Amino acid sequence: LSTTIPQPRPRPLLGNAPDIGSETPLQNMMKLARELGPIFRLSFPGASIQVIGSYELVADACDETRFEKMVTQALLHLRALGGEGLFTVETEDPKWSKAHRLLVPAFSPAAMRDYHDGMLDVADQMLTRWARFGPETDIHVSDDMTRLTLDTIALCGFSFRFNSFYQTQLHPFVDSMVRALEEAGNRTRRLPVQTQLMVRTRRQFEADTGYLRELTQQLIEKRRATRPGEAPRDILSLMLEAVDPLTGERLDDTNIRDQLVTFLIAGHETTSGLLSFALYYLLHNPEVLQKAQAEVDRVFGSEPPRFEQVSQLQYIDQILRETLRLWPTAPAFSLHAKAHDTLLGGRYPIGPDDPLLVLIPMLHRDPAVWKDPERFDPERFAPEVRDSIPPHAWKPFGNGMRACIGRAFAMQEATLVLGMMLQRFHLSEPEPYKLRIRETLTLKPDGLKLRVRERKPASRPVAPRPTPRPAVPVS
Ligand code: FDE
Repeated sequence: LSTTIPQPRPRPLLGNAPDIGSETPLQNMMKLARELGPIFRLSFPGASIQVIGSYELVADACDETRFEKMVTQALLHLRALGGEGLFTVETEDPKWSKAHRLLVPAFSPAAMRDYHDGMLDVADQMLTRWARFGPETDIHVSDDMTRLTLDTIALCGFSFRFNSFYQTQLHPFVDSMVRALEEAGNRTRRLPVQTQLMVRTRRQFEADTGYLRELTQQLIEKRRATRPGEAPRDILSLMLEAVDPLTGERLDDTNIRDQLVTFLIAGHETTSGLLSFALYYLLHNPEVLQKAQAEVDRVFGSEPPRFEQVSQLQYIDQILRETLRLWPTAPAFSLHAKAHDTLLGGRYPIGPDDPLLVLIPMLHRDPAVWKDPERFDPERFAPEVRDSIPPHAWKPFGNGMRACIGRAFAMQEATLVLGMMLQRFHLSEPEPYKLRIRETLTLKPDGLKLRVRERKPASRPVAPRPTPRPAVPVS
């Protein structure tokens, strides 16, 4: 017996566009889910989606034998930047499977060892700058986290330095990328004819996407000209050299370019938002902060962290997982049925062309799974209890084979950076801050500021010193 899916009353011509708005569409959808329940329909000029946000519904839709990632209009607009990179290409396209096979090793947990020095290098630039600022300067959290994550993926991925901590103006590549991302997002909310009429905006978009292609193309050409043996061991080298075991083919230059832009886009805002929200929760939960700092002192001591130590920051890992539960920074993903299907055993009929939007923050607040869901509590992810979380209840990295390839990279980077911050500084807020979430493609805590005071070396554990030898009288 099928049930009708609720929908807010659509307006003539605009459908439900006014219900979603353009500033905070995600938060508006969360509000609608609270009013209408865990499944509802929204219609827009030329498209209609079903939004799902409960454990029961999402777990059903995450069955990969029946449902798969859908490349929606929004992702098609992103192709102007990411081309046919991993994120924006169809699963059926051989370009996806080939690049996936080639790139999985570069993002495996074991490969993280190769990126440790790069991650450390960029984190140290940021923290050294903070130390020079001293305890009376406000640090704009999201800005610095974005500099950090962008520089890190570029340095570890293709040995390119944006040097964002050395300039007040961000690199022109960043300007172009941010502007183009914003316009790609806006296009999903406009009718194509509207965009056609916006000549200036369209020219700017073409100039921006052209510049992204040009700069990445130059990076590839420069690397090709490097003498063998002198090329750094990074993801770019891997993409240029590796041969797909299945087809015996390599990636062509156009595809490598698309992947480079894709990693920059996917790798920086999401991880930056994760670090920013984690800082917000640390600042607002003093006992968590204290426990985290104690762990860092125990594991890192006062030395620069070594690769093997990062995975020992178990409690920091719990903090990051709990942060991603409340605010998954990539807050939604789209699925569709492979054939005519239903959700919940016949209750909701779903056609193959009906996009399903998984509203991750609501999934992560389903009281059927999470007790007191609004409360920030890293103990939910303690090793002893973690296994009792049902599969598909926590999906900040998406689902199945199209899940995030950068997961280990993002977690490694975020754990290391938080660890290094706590090792070096006392953290505080310049003024009371109430969480306000800014939405672009991703989420971030808007206007969060931080102050840091260097910890006295004495408050850090110091390696035991050798007992001084008794002075031997010089005869
Ligand atoms: C992906 C991803 C996803 C899925 C989407 C869909 O489904 O559509 C998600 C949800 C995510 N991702 C999330 C995230 C979060 C964070 C923090 C991150 N992420 C990070 C990162 C970093 C990097 C480098 C990345 N990331 C990347 C990526 C890629 C490439 C992708 C696509 C994959 C495939 O194959 O499809 C993703 N990512 Fe992420």
